[in-house]
Amino acid sequence: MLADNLFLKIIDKRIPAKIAHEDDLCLAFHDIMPQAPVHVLIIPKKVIRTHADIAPEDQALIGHLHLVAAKLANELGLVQGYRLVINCDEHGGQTVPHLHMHLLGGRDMTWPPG
Ligand code: DGP
Repeated sequence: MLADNLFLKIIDKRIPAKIAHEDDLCLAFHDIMPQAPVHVLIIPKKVIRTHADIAPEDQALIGHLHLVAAKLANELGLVQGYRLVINCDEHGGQTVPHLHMHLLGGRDMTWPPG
């Protein structure tokens, strides 16, 4: 079993968060340090440390996270588009060791990312 992590505490409601969506497979909540007018994190309830740890049996779960992202983008009014980001490990800039997808929107995004 993987160690406890910050996002497990949010899943368990031991740490409060502004929740945007919850179902049996995932939780989505607003980022505490938003980098855009809309910045939501979508996380699996299953502990997957990072993107590189996704296993073949997680295929439907990962697809589900994308469907939830698209649903939330619509609900949050991101009609002009949005960006999905998954930071993986040290070079990817991942700070919380629990797989999470950033949904960012409400402004023009720049490229390349920093
Ligand atoms: P990353 O750098 O990709 O690992 O993104 C982690 C994100 O998690 C970062 O954008 C800030 C956010 N975050 C960190 N701690 C908390 C918290 O306690 N609550 C919420 N809502 N977000 C947090």
